Amino acid sequence: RTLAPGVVHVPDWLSVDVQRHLVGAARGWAREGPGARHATLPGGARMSVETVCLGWHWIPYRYSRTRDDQDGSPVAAFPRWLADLGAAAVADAYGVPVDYRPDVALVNTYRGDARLGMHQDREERAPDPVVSLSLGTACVFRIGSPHHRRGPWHDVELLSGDLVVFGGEHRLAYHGVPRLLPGLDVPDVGTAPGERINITLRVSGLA
Ligand code: MD3
Ligand code: FE
Repeated sequence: RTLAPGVVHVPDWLSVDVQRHLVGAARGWAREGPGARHATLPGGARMSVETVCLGWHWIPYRYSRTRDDQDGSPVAAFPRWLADLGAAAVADAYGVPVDYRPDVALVNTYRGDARLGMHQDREERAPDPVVSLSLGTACVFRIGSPHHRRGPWHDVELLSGDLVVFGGEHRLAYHGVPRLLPGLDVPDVGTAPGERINITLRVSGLA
Protein backbone atom coordinates (compact mmCIF):
# COMPACT_ATOMS: atom_id res chain seq x y z
CA ARG A 1 0.00 0.00 0.00
CA THR A 2 2.91 2.42 0.58
CA LEU A 3 4.01 3.68 -2.86
CA ALA A 4 6.73 6.00 -1.54
CA PRO A 5 7.49 7.62 1.81
CA GLY A 6 4.28 9.40 2.86
CA VAL A 7 2.27 8.09 -0.12
CA VAL A 8 -0.28 5.42 0.75
CA HIS A 9 -2.66 3.78 -1.76
CA VAL A 10 -5.73 2.04 -0.33
CA PRO A 11 -7.52 0.26 -3.19
CA ASP A 12 -11.32 0.11 -2.95
CA TRP A 13 -11.47 2.25 0.21
CA LEU A 14 -14.86 3.79 -0.64
CA SER A 15 -17.98 1.62 -0.54
CA VAL A 16 -20.11 1.69 -3.68
CA ASP A 17 -22.77 3.59 -1.71
CA VAL A 18 -20.34 6.35 -0.71
CA GLN A 19 -18.99 6.46 -4.27
CA ARG A 20 -22.54 7.02 -5.57
CA HIS A 21 -23.07 9.73 -2.98
CA LEU A 22 -19.85 11.49 -4.03
CA VAL A 23 -20.72 11.31 -7.74
CA GLY A 24 -24.19 12.74 -7.01
CA ALA A 25 -22.65 15.52 -4.92
CA ALA A 26 -20.12 16.26 -7.68
CA ARG A 27 -22.94 16.58 -10.23
CA GLY A 28 -24.65 19.10 -7.95
CA TRP A 29 -21.47 21.16 -7.39
CA ALA A 30 -20.80 21.21 -11.14
CA ARG A 31 -24.27 22.70 -11.76
CA GLU A 32 -24.04 25.47 -9.13
CA GLY A 33 -23.36 29.01 -10.31
CA PRO A 34 -21.12 29.20 -13.37
CA GLY A 35 -20.31 25.48 -12.98
CA ALA A 36 -17.16 23.52 -13.69
CA ARG A 37 -14.61 24.95 -16.10
CA HIS A 38 -11.47 24.12 -18.02
CA ALA A 39 -8.86 26.27 -16.29
CA THR A 40 -6.55 28.32 -18.50
CA LEU A 41 -2.79 28.17 -17.83
CA PRO A 42 -0.76 31.41 -17.83
CA GLY A 43 0.60 30.58 -21.31
CA GLY A 44 -2.97 30.40 -22.66
CA ALA A 45 -3.40 26.62 -22.85
CA ARG A 46 -6.78 25.31 -21.73
CA MET A 47 -6.67 22.28 -19.43
CA SER A 48 -8.43 19.20 -20.79
CA VAL A 49 -9.66 18.34 -17.29
CA GLU A 50 -12.76 20.16 -16.00
CA THR A 51 -12.56 21.48 -12.43
CA VAL A 52 -14.98 22.73 -9.84
CA CYS A 53 -13.71 23.98 -6.48
CA LEU A 54 -15.15 24.08 -2.96
CA GLY A 55 -13.90 26.26 -0.11
CA TRP A 56 -11.26 28.04 -2.18
CA HIS A 57 -11.23 28.64 -5.92
CA TRP A 58 -8.10 27.34 -7.63
CA ILE A 59 -6.63 29.19 -10.59
CA PRO A 60 -3.19 28.19 -11.83
CA TYR A 61 -1.17 29.16 -9.67
CA ARG A 62 -3.19 30.67 -6.83
CA TYR A 63 -6.31 30.38 -4.70
CA SER A 64 -9.02 33.00 -4.27
CA ARG A 65 -12.38 33.18 -2.47
CA THR A 66 -14.18 34.17 -5.64
CA ARG A 67 -14.36 32.54 -9.07
CA ASP A 68 -12.00 35.06 -10.61
CA ASP A 69 -11.66 33.35 -14.01
CA GLN A 70 -15.45 32.95 -14.33
CA ASP A 71 -18.13 35.37 -13.14
CA GLY A 72 -16.38 36.41 -9.91
CA SER A 73 -19.05 34.76 -7.76
CA PRO A 74 -18.18 33.36 -4.32
CA VAL A 75 -16.82 29.83 -4.31
CA ALA A 76 -19.14 27.11 -2.99
CA ALA A 77 -18.82 26.10 0.66
CA PHE A 78 -16.72 23.12 1.74
CA PRO A 79 -19.15 20.72 3.47
CA ARG A 80 -18.43 19.38 6.96
CA TRP A 81 -19.18 15.78 5.92
CA LEU A 82 -16.45 15.96 3.29
CA ALA A 83 -13.91 17.17 5.88
CA ASP A 84 -14.91 14.25 8.13
CA LEU A 85 -14.44 11.80 5.23
CA GLY A 86 -10.96 13.29 4.63
CA ALA A 87 -9.98 12.88 8.28
CA ALA A 88 -11.11 9.24 8.21
CA ALA A 89 -9.13 8.73 4.99
CA VAL A 90 -5.85 10.01 6.44
CA ALA A 91 -6.33 8.11 9.71
CA ASP A 92 -7.01 4.84 7.83
CA ALA A 93 -4.17 5.28 5.35
CA TYR A 94 -1.56 6.16 7.98
CA GLY A 95 -3.03 3.94 10.69
CA VAL A 96 -2.80 6.63 13.35
CA PRO A 97 -5.26 9.20 14.70
CA VAL A 98 -4.76 12.55 12.98
CA ASP A 99 -6.05 16.08 13.18
CA TYR A 100 -6.79 16.70 9.50
CA ARG A 101 -9.11 19.58 8.59
CA PRO A 102 -9.22 20.10 4.83
CA ASP A 103 -10.77 23.36 3.61
CA VAL A 104 -10.35 22.98 -0.18
CA ALA A 105 -11.73 20.37 -2.56
CA LEU A 106 -10.85 20.25 -6.25
CA VAL A 107 -13.22 18.07 -8.23
CA ASN A 108 -11.66 17.08 -11.56
CA THR A 109 -13.65 15.43 -14.34
CA TYR A 110 -11.88 13.54 -17.13
CA ARG A 111 -13.55 12.51 -20.39
CA GLY A 112 -12.11 11.08 -23.57
CA ASP A 113 -8.51 12.13 -24.04
CA ALA A 114 -8.40 14.37 -20.97
CA ARG A 115 -5.11 14.14 -19.11
CA LEU A 116 -3.12 16.03 -16.52
CA GLY A 117 0.53 16.86 -17.22
CA MET A 118 3.27 16.40 -14.63
CA HIS A 119 3.07 19.16 -12.00
CA GLN A 120 3.53 19.94 -8.33
CA ASP A 121 0.75 21.17 -6.04
CA ARG A 122 2.40 24.17 -4.41
CA GLU A 123 -0.44 26.64 -3.97
CA GLU A 124 -1.30 25.37 -0.48
CA ARG A 125 0.46 27.09 2.40
CA ALA A 126 0.11 24.17 4.83
CA PRO A 127 2.25 20.99 4.85
CA ASP A 128 -0.70 18.65 5.44
CA PRO A 129 -1.30 15.75 3.05
CA VAL A 130 -3.55 15.73 0.00
CA VAL A 131 -6.33 13.12 -0.08
CA SER A 132 -7.34 11.74 -3.50
CA LEU A 133 -10.61 9.85 -4.11
CA SER A 134 -11.13 8.22 -7.52
CA LEU A 135 -14.56 7.57 -9.06
CA GLY A 136 -15.61 5.93 -12.31
CA THR A 137 -13.28 5.06 -15.16
CA ALA A 138 -9.80 3.91 -14.16
CA CYS A 139 -6.63 5.84 -15.03
CA VAL A 140 -2.87 5.66 -15.02
CA PHE A 141 -1.52 7.85 -12.24
CA ARG A 142 2.16 8.81 -12.47
CA ILE A 143 4.26 9.90 -9.50
CA GLY A 144 7.87 11.03 -9.47
CA SER A 145 10.03 12.84 -6.95
CA PRO A 146 9.86 16.41 -5.67
CA HIS A 147 13.07 17.23 -7.57
CA HIS A 148 12.72 16.01 -11.17
CA ARG A 149 9.77 16.65 -13.46
CA ARG A 150 11.00 14.34 -16.21
CA GLY A 151 11.38 11.21 -14.13
CA PRO A 152 12.17 8.68 -12.91
CA TRP A 153 8.59 7.99 -11.93
CA HIS A 154 6.31 5.12 -11.43
CA ASP A 155 2.84 4.41 -12.74
CA VAL A 156 -0.08 3.11 -10.69
CA GLU A 157 -3.60 2.25 -11.84
CA LEU A 158 -6.27 4.09 -9.88
CA LEU A 159 -9.71 2.46 -9.91
CA SER A 160 -13.11 3.60 -8.76
CA GLY A 161 -13.19 3.71 -4.96
CA ASP A 162 -9.43 4.00 -4.48
CA LEU A 163 -7.93 6.32 -1.89
CA VAL A 164 -4.44 7.77 -2.09
CA VAL A 165 -2.94 9.98 0.59
CA PHE A 166 0.04 12.09 -0.43
CA GLY A 167 2.07 13.51 2.41
CA GLY A 168 5.45 13.58 4.04
CA GLU A 169 8.41 13.94 1.75
CA HIS A 170 6.23 13.39 -1.34
CA ARG A 171 3.82 16.25 -0.67
CA LEU A 172 5.68 18.25 -3.33
CA ALA A 173 6.33 15.33 -5.70
CA TYR A 174 5.67 15.78 -9.42
CA HIS A 175 2.60 13.82 -10.50
CA GLY A 176 0.08 13.59 -13.31
CA VAL A 177 -2.55 11.50 -15.07
CA PRO A 178 -1.21 10.48 -18.51
CA ARG A 179 -4.34 8.60 -19.61
CA LEU A 180 -7.64 6.99 -18.76
CA LEU A 181 -8.09 3.23 -18.95
CA PRO A 182 -11.59 3.00 -20.45
CA GLY A 183 -11.24 -0.76 -21.05
CA LEU A 184 -11.38 -1.75 -17.37
CA ASP A 185 -14.57 -2.72 -15.55
CA VAL A 186 -16.22 0.00 -13.47
CA PRO A 187 -18.86 -0.46 -10.76
CA ASP A 188 -22.06 1.48 -11.42
CA VAL A 189 -21.45 4.58 -9.32
CA GLY A 190 -23.25 7.08 -11.56
CA THR A 191 -20.40 8.21 -13.81
CA ALA A 192 -20.98 8.22 -17.57
CA PRO A 193 -19.16 5.62 -19.70
CA GLY A 194 -15.52 6.65 -20.01
CA GLU A 195 -15.85 9.39 -17.38
CA ARG A 196 -13.54 9.72 -14.36
CA ILE A 197 -14.06 12.03 -11.40
CA ASN A 198 -11.26 12.70 -8.92
CA ILE A 199 -11.82 14.60 -5.70
CA THR A 200 -8.76 15.96 -3.90
CA LEU A 201 -9.00 17.38 -0.39
CA ARG A 202 -6.39 19.84 0.82
CA VAL A 203 -5.53 22.14 3.70
CA SER A 204 -5.02 25.57 2.17
CA GLY A 205 -3.16 27.15 5.09
CA LEU A 206 -4.78 30.40 3.91
CA ALA A 207 -6.95 32.64 6.05
C1 MD3 B 1 0.92 13.79 -5.30
N1 MD3 B 1 -5.21 15.47 -9.56
O1 MD3 B 1 -5.87 17.96 -8.79
S1 MD3 B 1 -4.91 13.12 -7.57
C2 MD3 B 1 -4.66 17.71 -8.89
O2 MD3 B 1 -6.36 12.32 -10.42
C3 MD3 B 1 -4.25 16.35 -9.33
O3 MD3 B 1 -7.15 14.29 -10.83
C4 MD3 B 1 -4.95 14.14 -10.07
O4 MD3 B 1 -3.09 16.11 -9.45
C5 MD3 B 1 -6.26 13.52 -10.46
O5 MD3 B 1 -3.77 18.51 -8.62
C6 MD3 B 1 -4.16 13.32 -9.15
C7 MD3 B 1 -3.52 12.69 -6.72
C8 MD3 B 1 -2.60 13.72 -6.20
C9 MD3 B 1 -3.02 14.94 -5.76
C10 MD3 B 1 -2.11 15.78 -5.14
C11 MD3 B 1 -0.79 15.40 -4.97
C12 MD3 B 1 -1.31 13.37 -6.08
C13 MD3 B 1 -0.38 14.18 -5.46
C14 MD3 B 1 0.16 16.21 -4.30
C15 MD3 B 1 1.44 15.78 -4.13
C16 MD3 B 1 1.84 14.57 -4.65
FE1 FE C 1 -1.92 17.69 -8.53
